[in-house]
Amino acid sequence: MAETDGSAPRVSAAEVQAQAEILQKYLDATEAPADLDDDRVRVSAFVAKHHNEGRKIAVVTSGGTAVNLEKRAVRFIDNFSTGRRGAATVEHLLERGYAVVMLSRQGSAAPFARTLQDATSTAFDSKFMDCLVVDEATGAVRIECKADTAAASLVQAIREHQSFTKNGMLLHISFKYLSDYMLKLRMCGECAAPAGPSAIFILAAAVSDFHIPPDQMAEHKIQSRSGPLSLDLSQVPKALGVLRFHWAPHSFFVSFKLETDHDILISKAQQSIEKYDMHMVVANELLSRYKRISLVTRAGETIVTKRSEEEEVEIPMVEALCAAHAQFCSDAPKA
Ligand code: 9Z3
Repeated sequence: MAETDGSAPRVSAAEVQAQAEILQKYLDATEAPADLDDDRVRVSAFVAKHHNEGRKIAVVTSGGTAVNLEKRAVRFIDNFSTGRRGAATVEHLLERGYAVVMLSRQGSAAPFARTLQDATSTAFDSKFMDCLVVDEATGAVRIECKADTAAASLVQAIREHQSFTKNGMLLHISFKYLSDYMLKLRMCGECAAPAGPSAIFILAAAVSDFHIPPDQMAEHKIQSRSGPLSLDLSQVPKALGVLRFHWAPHSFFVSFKLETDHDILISKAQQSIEKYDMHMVVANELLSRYKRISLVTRAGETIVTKRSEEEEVEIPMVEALCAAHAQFCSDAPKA
Protein backbone atom coordinates (compact mmCIF):
# COMPACT_ATOMS: atom_id res chain seq x y z
CA MET A 1 0.00 0.00 0.00
CA ALA A 2 1.19 3.51 -0.84
CA GLU A 3 2.68 5.43 2.05
CA THR A 4 2.97 9.17 1.78
CA ASP A 5 3.10 10.83 5.18
CA GLY A 6 5.76 8.81 6.93
CA SER A 7 3.32 7.19 9.38
CA ALA A 8 1.88 3.68 9.31
CA PRO A 9 -1.18 3.19 7.06
CA ARG A 10 -4.43 2.77 9.08
CA VAL A 11 -6.43 1.00 6.38
CA SER A 12 -5.46 -2.53 5.46
CA ALA A 13 -4.36 -3.21 1.88
CA ALA A 14 -6.80 -6.15 1.79
CA GLU A 15 -9.71 -3.86 2.68
CA VAL A 16 -8.88 -1.38 -0.08
CA GLN A 17 -8.31 -4.23 -2.55
CA ALA A 18 -11.79 -5.59 -1.75
CA GLN A 19 -13.32 -2.10 -2.28
CA ALA A 20 -11.38 -1.76 -5.55
CA GLU A 21 -12.78 -5.05 -6.86
CA ILE A 22 -16.39 -4.09 -6.06
CA LEU A 23 -15.88 -0.65 -7.61
CA GLN A 24 -14.22 -2.14 -10.72
CA LYS A 25 -17.23 -4.41 -11.30
CA TYR A 26 -19.58 -1.42 -11.03
CA LEU A 27 -17.47 0.73 -13.38
CA ASP A 28 -17.20 -2.14 -15.91
CA ALA A 29 -21.01 -2.47 -15.97
CA THR A 30 -21.51 1.31 -16.31
CA GLU A 31 -22.09 2.97 -19.65
CA ALA A 32 -19.41 5.63 -20.21
CA PRO A 33 -20.51 9.20 -20.99
CA ALA A 34 -19.85 10.20 -24.61
CA ASP A 35 -17.24 12.85 -23.66
CA LEU A 36 -15.13 10.67 -21.33
CA ASP A 37 -12.34 9.97 -23.85
CA ASP A 38 -12.11 13.62 -24.94
CA ASP A 39 -12.00 14.73 -21.32
CA ARG A 40 -9.21 12.24 -20.62
CA VAL A 41 -7.09 13.70 -23.43
CA ARG A 42 -7.71 17.26 -22.15
CA VAL A 43 -7.03 16.48 -18.48
CA SER A 44 -3.92 14.49 -19.16
CA ALA A 45 -2.43 17.22 -21.44
CA PHE A 46 -3.39 19.90 -18.86
CA VAL A 47 -1.69 18.05 -15.99
CA ALA A 48 1.44 17.26 -18.06
CA LYS A 49 1.85 20.90 -19.16
CA HIS A 50 1.41 22.46 -15.72
CA HIS A 51 3.40 19.81 -13.88
CA ASN A 52 6.33 20.26 -16.31
CA GLU A 53 6.13 24.01 -15.75
CA GLY A 54 6.41 23.42 -11.98
CA ARG A 55 2.87 24.39 -10.95
CA LYS A 56 0.77 22.69 -8.31
CA ILE A 57 -2.40 21.06 -9.61
CA ALA A 58 -5.80 20.94 -7.91
CA VAL A 59 -8.66 18.64 -8.84
CA VAL A 60 -11.87 20.09 -7.36
CA THR A 61 -15.18 18.22 -7.50
CA SER A 62 -18.39 20.16 -7.00
CA GLY A 63 -22.18 19.89 -7.14
CA GLY A 64 -24.52 16.96 -6.50
CA THR A 65 -24.77 13.67 -8.35
CA ALA A 66 -28.09 12.52 -9.85
CA VAL A 67 -29.04 8.84 -9.56
CA ASN A 68 -31.18 7.64 -12.44
CA LEU A 69 -34.00 5.16 -11.89
CA GLU A 70 -34.15 3.97 -15.50
CA LYS A 71 -31.41 3.39 -18.08
CA ARG A 72 -33.17 5.77 -20.46
CA ALA A 73 -33.58 8.12 -17.57
CA VAL A 74 -36.86 9.93 -17.13
CA ARG A 75 -36.66 10.10 -13.35
CA PHE A 76 -33.78 10.56 -10.98
CA ILE A 77 -32.96 11.23 -7.31
CA ASP A 78 -30.71 14.18 -6.62
CA ASN A 79 -28.14 15.08 -3.97
CA PHE A 80 -28.35 18.59 -2.63
CA SER A 81 -25.55 21.00 -3.60
CA THR A 82 -25.58 24.38 -5.34
CA GLY A 83 -21.90 24.07 -6.31
CA ARG A 84 -21.08 27.46 -4.78
CA ARG A 85 -18.45 26.10 -2.39
CA GLY A 86 -16.64 24.30 -5.20
CA ALA A 87 -16.80 27.37 -7.46
CA ALA A 88 -15.47 29.71 -4.73
CA THR A 89 -12.72 27.22 -3.87
CA VAL A 90 -11.59 27.10 -7.51
CA GLU A 91 -11.40 30.92 -7.70
CA HIS A 92 -9.21 31.15 -4.58
CA LEU A 93 -6.93 28.32 -5.75
CA LEU A 94 -6.40 30.10 -9.09
CA GLU A 95 -5.49 33.29 -7.20
CA ARG A 96 -2.86 31.26 -5.37
CA GLY A 97 -1.25 30.01 -8.60
CA TYR A 98 -2.76 26.53 -8.80
CA ALA A 99 -3.70 25.02 -12.17
CA VAL A 100 -7.21 23.69 -11.56
CA VAL A 101 -9.25 20.85 -13.03
CA MET A 102 -12.85 21.37 -11.95
CA LEU A 103 -15.21 18.40 -12.21
CA SER A 104 -18.66 19.81 -11.57
CA ARG A 105 -22.34 19.04 -11.98
CA GLN A 106 -23.78 20.46 -15.20
CA GLY A 107 -25.63 23.70 -14.45
CA SER A 108 -24.28 24.11 -10.89
CA ALA A 109 -22.47 27.31 -9.84
CA ALA A 110 -19.37 28.00 -11.92
CA PRO A 111 -16.26 29.98 -10.89
CA PHE A 112 -16.67 33.72 -11.56
CA ALA A 113 -19.99 33.17 -13.37
CA ARG A 114 -21.59 32.79 -9.91
CA THR A 115 -20.99 36.53 -9.49
CA LEU A 116 -23.53 37.17 -12.24
CA GLN A 117 -26.19 35.58 -10.08
CA ASP A 118 -25.11 37.69 -7.08
CA ALA A 119 -24.96 40.90 -9.12
CA THR A 120 -28.39 40.47 -10.60
CA SER A 121 -29.77 38.90 -7.38
CA THR A 122 -31.57 36.35 -9.45
CA ALA A 123 -31.23 32.97 -11.03
CA PHE A 124 -31.20 32.59 -14.80
CA ASP A 125 -34.97 32.60 -15.07
CA SER A 126 -37.39 35.10 -16.52
CA LYS A 127 -36.46 37.68 -13.84
CA PHE A 128 -32.94 37.63 -15.20
CA MET A 129 -34.31 38.83 -18.54
CA ASP A 130 -35.37 42.05 -16.77
CA CYS A 131 -31.68 42.84 -16.18
CA LEU A 132 -30.80 42.67 -19.87
CA VAL A 133 -30.87 45.83 -21.96
CA VAL A 134 -30.75 45.74 -25.76
CA ASP A 135 -29.03 48.60 -27.59
CA GLU A 136 -31.45 49.16 -30.45
CA ALA A 137 -28.77 50.71 -32.70
CA THR A 138 -26.21 47.91 -32.52
CA GLY A 139 -28.24 44.98 -31.18
CA ALA A 140 -25.63 44.55 -28.41
CA VAL A 141 -26.91 43.28 -25.06
CA ARG A 142 -25.82 44.78 -21.76
CA ILE A 143 -26.55 43.59 -18.22
CA GLU A 144 -27.84 46.26 -15.88
CA CYS A 145 -27.06 45.41 -12.28
CA LYS A 146 -29.09 46.52 -9.30
CA ALA A 147 -26.28 48.46 -7.58
CA ASP A 148 -22.89 49.92 -8.51
CA THR A 149 -21.01 47.63 -6.15
CA ALA A 150 -22.67 44.60 -7.77
CA ALA A 151 -21.68 45.91 -11.21
CA ALA A 152 -18.09 46.47 -10.08
CA SER A 153 -17.75 42.96 -8.70
CA LEU A 154 -19.24 41.56 -11.89
CA VAL A 155 -16.72 43.44 -14.07
CA GLN A 156 -13.89 42.17 -11.86
CA ALA A 157 -15.22 38.60 -12.09
CA ILE A 158 -15.44 38.76 -15.89
CA ARG A 159 -11.84 40.06 -16.11
CA GLU A 160 -10.53 37.36 -13.75
CA HIS A 161 -12.43 34.62 -15.55
CA GLN A 162 -11.07 35.73 -18.92
CA SER A 163 -7.51 36.07 -17.69
CA PHE A 164 -7.44 32.63 -16.02
CA THR A 165 -9.09 30.86 -18.95
CA LYS A 166 -6.90 32.64 -21.53
CA ASN A 167 -3.81 31.60 -19.58
CA GLY A 168 -5.07 28.03 -19.57
CA MET A 169 -5.08 27.76 -15.75
CA LEU A 170 -8.60 26.34 -15.48
CA LEU A 171 -9.98 23.23 -17.13
CA HIS A 172 -13.67 22.65 -16.55
CA ILE A 173 -15.30 19.25 -17.13
CA SER A 174 -18.77 18.13 -16.09
CA PHE A 175 -21.04 15.29 -14.96
CA LYS A 176 -24.71 14.84 -14.26
CA TYR A 177 -25.23 11.26 -13.13
CA LEU A 178 -23.42 9.39 -10.37
CA SER A 179 -22.05 6.93 -12.95
CA ASP A 180 -20.52 9.78 -15.04
CA TYR A 181 -19.03 11.25 -11.85
CA MET A 182 -17.43 7.93 -10.83
CA LEU A 183 -15.89 7.29 -14.26
CA LYS A 184 -14.62 10.87 -14.53
CA LEU A 185 -13.25 10.81 -10.97
CA ARG A 186 -11.21 7.71 -11.85
CA MET A 187 -10.04 9.39 -15.05
CA CYS A 188 -8.99 12.54 -13.11
CA GLY A 189 -7.21 10.39 -10.52
CA GLU A 190 -5.26 8.49 -13.16
CA CYS A 191 -4.41 11.64 -15.13
CA ALA A 192 -3.31 13.65 -12.06
CA ALA A 193 -1.31 10.75 -10.52
CA PRO A 194 1.92 11.63 -12.42
CA ALA A 195 1.97 14.98 -10.55
CA GLY A 196 2.37 12.97 -7.29
CA PRO A 197 2.52 15.15 -4.15
CA SER A 198 2.04 18.35 -6.20
CA ALA A 199 -1.57 17.36 -6.86
CA ILE A 200 -4.31 18.09 -4.31
CA PHE A 201 -7.79 16.56 -4.59
CA ILE A 202 -10.55 18.66 -3.02
CA LEU A 203 -13.69 16.53 -3.06
CA ALA A 204 -16.57 18.92 -2.40
CA ALA A 205 -19.13 17.18 -4.65
CA ALA A 206 -22.18 15.80 -2.82
CA VAL A 207 -22.08 12.19 -3.91
CA SER A 208 -25.02 9.86 -3.46
CA ASP A 209 -24.61 6.96 -1.02
CA PHE A 210 -27.43 4.98 -2.67
CA HIS A 211 -28.26 3.91 -6.22
CA ILE A 212 -29.79 1.22 -8.40
CA PRO A 213 -26.96 -1.02 -9.67
CA PRO A 214 -26.71 -1.09 -13.51
CA ASP A 215 -27.76 -4.78 -13.73
CA GLN A 216 -30.98 -4.11 -11.73
CA MET A 217 -32.07 -0.97 -13.52
CA ALA A 218 -35.16 -0.91 -15.77
CA GLU A 219 -34.36 -0.14 -19.40
CA HIS A 220 -37.45 1.99 -20.04
CA LYS A 221 -39.57 4.44 -18.09
CA ILE A 222 -41.16 2.76 -15.04
CA GLN A 223 -44.92 2.61 -15.70
CA SER A 224 -47.39 4.05 -13.19
CA ARG A 225 -50.07 1.43 -13.97
CA SER A 226 -48.00 -1.08 -11.96
CA GLY A 227 -49.16 0.69 -8.75
CA PRO A 228 -47.10 2.48 -6.08
CA LEU A 229 -43.37 2.55 -6.61
CA SER A 230 -41.15 1.16 -3.89
CA LEU A 231 -37.46 1.63 -4.33
CA ASP A 232 -34.83 -0.68 -2.99
CA LEU A 233 -31.58 1.22 -3.30
CA SER A 234 -28.17 -0.40 -2.89
CA GLN A 235 -25.08 1.20 -1.39
CA VAL A 236 -22.81 2.89 -3.89
CA PRO A 237 -19.36 1.23 -4.04
CA LYS A 238 -16.86 3.19 -1.97
CA ALA A 239 -14.44 5.17 -4.12
CA LEU A 240 -12.49 7.38 -1.69
CA GLY A 241 -10.04 4.71 -0.51
CA VAL A 242 -9.51 3.42 -4.06
CA LEU A 243 -8.81 6.93 -5.34
CA ARG A 244 -6.45 7.61 -2.46
CA PHE A 245 -4.48 4.36 -2.60
CA HIS A 246 -4.83 2.98 -6.13
CA TRP A 247 -5.53 5.79 -8.59
CA ALA A 248 -3.40 8.67 -7.22
CA PRO A 249 -1.44 7.20 -4.29
CA HIS A 250 1.09 10.01 -3.79
CA SER A 251 -1.23 12.99 -3.82
CA PHE A 252 -2.88 15.06 -1.07
CA PHE A 253 -6.55 14.42 -0.28
CA VAL A 254 -9.24 16.61 1.24
CA SER A 255 -12.77 15.24 1.43
CA PHE A 256 -15.93 16.89 2.78
CA LYS A 257 -18.42 15.62 5.32
CA LEU A 258 -21.92 17.05 5.33
CA GLU A 259 -24.34 16.40 8.17
CA THR A 260 -27.49 18.06 9.47
CA ASP A 261 -26.97 16.68 13.01
CA HIS A 262 -24.20 18.60 14.81
CA ASP A 263 -23.62 15.78 17.33
CA ILE A 264 -22.34 13.28 14.79
CA LEU A 265 -20.47 15.62 12.42
CA ILE A 266 -16.94 15.49 13.83
CA SER A 267 -17.00 11.76 14.60
CA LYS A 268 -18.15 11.07 11.01
CA ALA A 269 -15.31 13.25 9.69
CA GLN A 270 -12.84 11.33 11.86
CA GLN A 271 -14.23 8.08 10.44
CA SER A 272 -13.42 9.29 6.90
CA ILE A 273 -9.85 9.83 8.02
CA GLU A 274 -9.69 6.38 9.59
CA LYS A 275 -11.47 4.54 6.78
CA TYR A 276 -9.98 6.26 3.74
CA ASP A 277 -6.81 7.82 5.14
CA MET A 278 -7.82 11.29 3.99
CA HIS A 279 -5.22 13.92 4.88
CA MET A 280 -7.94 16.38 5.86
CA VAL A 281 -11.73 16.39 6.08
CA VAL A 282 -13.77 19.60 5.88
CA ALA A 283 -16.78 19.05 8.14
CA ASN A 284 -19.84 21.23 7.68
CA GLU A 285 -23.47 21.47 8.68
CA LEU A 286 -26.02 22.23 6.02
CA LEU A 287 -27.44 25.45 7.46
CA SER A 288 -24.20 27.02 8.72
CA ARG A 289 -21.94 25.85 5.88
CA TYR A 290 -21.05 29.31 4.59
CA LYS A 291 -20.28 30.68 8.08
CA ARG A 292 -18.36 27.96 9.84
CA ILE A 293 -16.47 24.81 8.92
CA SER A 294 -14.17 22.46 10.81
CA LEU A 295 -10.92 21.20 9.37
CA VAL A 296 -10.34 17.74 10.80
CA THR A 297 -6.98 15.97 10.61
CA ARG A 298 -5.34 13.22 12.63
CA ALA A 299 -3.94 15.99 14.84
CA GLY A 300 -7.40 17.33 15.77
CA GLU A 301 -10.02 19.87 14.75
CA THR A 302 -9.58 23.50 13.71
CA ILE A 303 -12.66 25.68 13.42
CA VAL A 304 -12.62 28.17 10.55
CA THR A 305 -15.12 31.03 10.41
CA LYS A 306 -15.74 34.06 8.20
CA ARG A 307 -13.29 36.79 9.24
CA SER A 308 -15.69 39.58 8.26
CA GLU A 309 -19.24 39.95 6.96
CA GLU A 310 -17.98 40.44 3.38
CA GLU A 311 -15.30 37.72 3.31
CA GLU A 312 -16.41 34.26 2.29
CA VAL A 313 -15.37 31.32 4.44
CA GLU A 314 -13.70 29.64 1.45
CA ILE A 315 -10.85 32.23 1.64
CA PRO A 316 -9.48 31.09 5.04
CA MET A 317 -10.42 27.51 4.10
CA VAL A 318 -8.30 27.59 0.91
CA GLU A 319 -5.46 29.31 2.84
CA ALA A 320 -5.43 26.42 5.32
CA LEU A 321 -5.65 23.73 2.62
CA CYS A 322 -2.79 25.31 0.65
CA ALA A 323 -0.63 25.56 3.78
CA ALA A 324 -1.24 21.88 4.60
CA HIS A 325 -0.55 20.90 0.98
CA ALA A 326 2.71 22.93 0.94
CA GLN A 327 3.83 21.13 4.12
CA PHE A 328 2.92 17.77 2.56
CA CYS A 329 4.97 18.61 -0.57
CA SER A 330 8.02 19.59 1.44
CA ASP A 331 7.76 16.41 3.59
CA ALA A 332 7.33 14.15 0.53
CA PRO A 333 10.38 12.10 -0.49
CA LYS A 334 12.13 13.84 -3.42
CA ALA A 335 11.85 11.98 -6.75
C1 9Z3 B 1 -19.95 19.34 1.11
O1 9Z3 B 1 -20.06 19.04 2.28
C2 9Z3 B 1 -20.03 20.78 0.61
O2 9Z3 B 1 -19.42 21.65 1.53
C3 9Z3 B 1 -21.51 21.24 0.34
C4 9Z3 B 1 -21.42 22.67 -0.22
C5 9Z3 B 1 -22.17 20.31 -0.66
C6 9Z3 B 1 -22.30 21.26 1.64
P1 9Z3 B 1 -22.96 24.02 -1.83
O3 9Z3 B 1 -22.55 23.16 -3.00
O4 9Z3 B 1 -22.69 23.20 -0.49
O5 9Z3 B 1 -22.13 25.29 -1.76
O6 9Z3 B 1 -24.45 24.28 -1.82
N1 9Z3 B 1 -19.74 18.38 0.17
C7 9Z3 B 1 -19.61 16.96 0.42
C8 9Z3 B 1 -20.90 16.33 0.72
C9 9Z3 B 1 -20.85 14.81 0.71
O7 9Z3 B 1 -21.68 14.24 0.08
N2 9Z3 B 1 -19.91 14.18 1.41
C10 9Z3 B 1 -19.99 12.73 1.61
C11 9Z3 B 1 -20.63 12.49 2.93
O8 9Z3 B 1 -20.84 13.46 3.70
C12 9Z3 B 1 -18.60 12.18 1.57
S1 9Z3 B 1 -17.99 12.15 -0.08
O9 9Z3 B 1 -20.92 11.33 3.26
